[in-house]
Amino acid sequence: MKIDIVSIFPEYFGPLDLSLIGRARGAGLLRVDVHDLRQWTHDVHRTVDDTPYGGGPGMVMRPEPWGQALDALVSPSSVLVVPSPAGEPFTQSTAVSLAAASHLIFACGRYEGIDQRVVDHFGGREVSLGDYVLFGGEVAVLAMVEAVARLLPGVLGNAESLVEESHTDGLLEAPVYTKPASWRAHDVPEILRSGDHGRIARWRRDRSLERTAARRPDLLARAALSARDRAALDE
Ligand code: 6GU
Repeated sequence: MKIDIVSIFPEYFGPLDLSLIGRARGAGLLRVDVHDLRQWTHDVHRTVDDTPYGGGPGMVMRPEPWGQALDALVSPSSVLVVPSPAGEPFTQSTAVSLAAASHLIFACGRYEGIDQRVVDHFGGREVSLGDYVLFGGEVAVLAMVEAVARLLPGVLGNAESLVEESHTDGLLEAPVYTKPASWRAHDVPEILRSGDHGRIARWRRDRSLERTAARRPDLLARAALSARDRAALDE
């Protein structure tokens, strides 16, 4: 997969050199190029913003630099992603659908956002990380790139770690423990040390259901539940 990121703060993307993403790039599984939007400005101040039509606070990103940037980067296979608190929610299924593309372009807006005609002209997909406001799209793009990259073949060592994780089955994951068995008078649940894999699987399923009911009842309402799941929830 090829990823192009356009931003007025390319330094935000230093972390993509690290850890598993850095390793995936080194292994040639992923190519990421970060571009400074200001290279597509032509005035002495390299201006990227202007006042909003219709009035109101803040500034809006001018369409011309974005048009030139995207003319240079768009390809027949590219999918354009525009982070915005006004976008559709970015979920695990969004990550799965983006991971199927061979070329992603992320256009990071700042200020009040990018002139809407840019998004309309290039057919951008506006996505939001959640119901809160960031200064700009950069931090959101770091999160989205990580969510997508770990789904690419070869990026995660252990294929199983993709299967039993939060959100793949629509439920939150059960709590996890490691050694020592007792720590500051808190003991690891006995069942996890029993070696009985059937009981362990049922215990984990029950903790997933319990957590999801308590923290994310919206997810529980949409999850595929068995008769046994429903009985466990009624207890
Ligand atoms: Cl994707 N962008 C910005 N600027 N703020 C956000 C967001 C995105 N998601 C949540 N808040």
